[in-house]
Amino acid sequence: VSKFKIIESTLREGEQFANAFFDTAKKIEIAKALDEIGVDYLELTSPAASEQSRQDCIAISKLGLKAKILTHIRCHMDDAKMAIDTGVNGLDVVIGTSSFLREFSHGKDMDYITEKAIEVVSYIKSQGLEVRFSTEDSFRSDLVDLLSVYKAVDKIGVNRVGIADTVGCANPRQVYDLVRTLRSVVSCDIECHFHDDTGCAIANAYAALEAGATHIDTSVLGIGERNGITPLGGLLARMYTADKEYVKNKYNLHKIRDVENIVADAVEVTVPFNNYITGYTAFTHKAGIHAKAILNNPSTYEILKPEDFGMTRYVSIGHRLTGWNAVKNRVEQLNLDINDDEVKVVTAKIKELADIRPLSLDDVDTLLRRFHEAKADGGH
Ligand code: HCA
Ligand code: CU
Repeated sequence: VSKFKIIESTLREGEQFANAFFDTAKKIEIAKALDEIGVDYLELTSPAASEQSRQDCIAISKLGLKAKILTHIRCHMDDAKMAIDTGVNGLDVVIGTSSFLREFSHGKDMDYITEKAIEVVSYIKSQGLEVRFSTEDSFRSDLVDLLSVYKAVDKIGVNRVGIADTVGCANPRQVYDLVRTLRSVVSCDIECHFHDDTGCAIANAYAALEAGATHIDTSVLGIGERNGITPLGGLLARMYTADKEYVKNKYNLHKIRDVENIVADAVEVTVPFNNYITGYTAFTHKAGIHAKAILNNPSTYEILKPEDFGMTRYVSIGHRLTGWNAVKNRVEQLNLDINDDEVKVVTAKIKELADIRPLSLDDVDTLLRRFHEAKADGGH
């Protein structure tokens, strides 16, 4: 599971997000920020989409980033030729194989698809580029059809085959089964792409890796068509939990927040409060029982170490669920001279007030300072 690679598709799938419009400068800024994190590949919108998209492939290929640059094309010779001329390192080729796509989109049968796949893949290989062949809507495609086309391209030396849950219908067990089966049929790498319509995109990516997949598609904040795909930060959180040392050494986790802020700003959304790692509440502890344990040993209630991601934890104390250990910790931070019995008295006071309204940290500090002063006065 641990030796996975990330194909970062904010500049392709992410461009399909409702609010996305990236000019060249913004694409370059995002590409550089992703490269600093250390993602293995950047996938760009097809040069066949528009003239500017083509220019942007050229511009980003020239940046000399550590990440390999891919663009994403239909299974057409014209697209392949145009893409190769942009100077990218590799091509991600895709074609629809589900009965829906065959009937309502391109109208081609499996023999045609297999023939085209072989033609396009071998051409790209002959030009010295890396190539992936993927089917769209793989989970609603016929298994025999899928395996036969993957086998055909594996035989001619494709670098990767891809599975895409285009509509977000798959669950982790289905993913595990399909990837496992595919793993026994092809010898090339396996890339997976998961939409998040039913909330499985990260779990599906993990199941795919467990079953032998090698590459996962992500986008920053998960942006993409409809409600998007596996988010980069969420996948890193999951993989960190599976193999902390590998993920910490390979990726610059402190940079996740920067790229999320750049992208959130560019597409005019805010980072969700419950976002993996960077959400406003991701490292906030509240209940007194949690706060006490966190102050003794953060691992009690934290699987991610905030400092590994350049984040800080916060223990919330101005509420009715608070406990005296958390309040005592604040007393120490403020360097006030209040003993344990007194802290318990102030804690009772905080709870009493917090039953009426939530208190800010300022409110709590004021209470603590007043208590401290009253005590000092009393002592004179
Ligand atoms: C789409 C295409 C795609 C392609 C995925 C891939 C999908 O429908 O826009 O090439 O791996 O979800 O099927 O994003
Ligand atoms: Cu997609």
